[in-house]
Amino acid sequence: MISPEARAASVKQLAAELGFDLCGVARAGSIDDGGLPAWLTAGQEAGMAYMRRRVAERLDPRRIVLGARSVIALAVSYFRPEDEGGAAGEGLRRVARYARGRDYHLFLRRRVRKLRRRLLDLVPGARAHPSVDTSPVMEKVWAERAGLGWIGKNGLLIAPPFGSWVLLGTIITDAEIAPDPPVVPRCGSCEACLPACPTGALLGSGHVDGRRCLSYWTIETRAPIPEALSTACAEWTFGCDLCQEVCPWNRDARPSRLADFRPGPLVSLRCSEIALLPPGLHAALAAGSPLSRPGYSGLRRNAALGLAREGGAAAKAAAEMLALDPDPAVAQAARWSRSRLG
Ligand code: B12
Ligand code: SF4
Ligand code: SF4
Repeated sequence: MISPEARAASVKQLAAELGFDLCGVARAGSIDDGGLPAWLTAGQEAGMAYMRRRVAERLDPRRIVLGARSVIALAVSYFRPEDEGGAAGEGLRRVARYARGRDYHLFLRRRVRKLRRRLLDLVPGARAHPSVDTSPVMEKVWAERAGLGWIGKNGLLIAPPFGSWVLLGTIITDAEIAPDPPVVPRCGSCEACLPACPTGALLGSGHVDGRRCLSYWTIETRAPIPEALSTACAEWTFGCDLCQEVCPWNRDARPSRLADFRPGPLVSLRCSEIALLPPGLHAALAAGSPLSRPGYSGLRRNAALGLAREGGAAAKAAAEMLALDPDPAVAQAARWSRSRLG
């Protein structure tokens, strides 16, 4: 029988071998800071109905794994300095960095599941639940408690030396694994991210108002984009990185080791090209990419808004054509762009 400390050391070594940049352990327990209920009461989950479901499990991992004692928190960097600056094409710059390559849900989940199997070899008979993003698990909170970093005023886990350019996963287990101490939050008096958000979605407390976040509008919903957010949304074809780009902890962040984040074919297209993609070609290009999430109509809606910014004859022609699109969200976005293209 190995000690909880020896288990912790083995788990961290296995995690590093599987390509995780950071691995820490927190003691499983309830999340009773009132943050999630307050966020839901204020309606800040917008149309993300799934955030209202399984709230009791989100607030206590022991409801997911009966008798859970430990939460293993994992992070990988997706930052690619080689794609920054002048070398980045116009299209690339308008897609959130995490989403430029392969869909992390697919390849991170595989790695987290592998780590779970190795954990079960170490602790036979243990129960363990792996998750990446979609389970009712508050991943940032567990990463913070496991000492990977702290939740910044931009609402994201900042994990030096990788900054906030990390994606998270967890394993909830009834195995006893020695926990790590949390790190002291280091935003200090900095507030650079708050005015950097073009829509006022950051409330200063670390909470994000989904109703105002471009990431929500460009990824999570296929509804028409409200007029008041259209100018800001037109700057992003998918997601938004503005509140991370200004964060001092992201300057000189240590790069990703994973080739999976290498930009795919769809992200370097211009809005006028994306907006007019036939369904078959869209399906082929979006396969395995996070850009498939808003679907054919959601991505074309985003691209139709971006036409106003792109400008030129191709953008004008696309706006003209899509103004008559049967999808009302696409048609509305195209009409908005057309009115600005003159
Ligand atoms: C819902 C969701 C969103 C929503 C809401 C964003 C949000 N911050 O909650 C939307 C669609 C807007 C979104 C956007 C993005 N997301 Co998102 N999202 C999630 C998801 C699925 C759930 C997060 C959640 O539970 N939110 C509910 C709020 C209430 O919880 P919370 O922010 O963690 O707050 C807790 C504590 O921080 C605390 N707290 C914070 N402040 C305060 C203040 C007080 C007073 C109190 C009492 C408590 C408190 O209260 C809460 C409960 O304890 C997670 C995956 C997961 N399962 O965790 C990914 C996740 C957070 N997203 C991720 C990413 C990458 C993004 C984007 C960067 C994508 C992009 N580039 O476009 C943006 C960033 C927007 C931003 N600034 O946060 C990553 C973040 C990685 C990281 N470094 O932190 C995650 C972890 C996915 C993953 N597996 O890696 N996302
Ligand atoms: S992702 Fe963009 S819109 Fe959302 S909070 Fe950050 S800066 Fe604001
Ligand atoms: S920009 Fe400043 S306040 Fe915002 S998350 Fe980064 S360090 Fe914290």
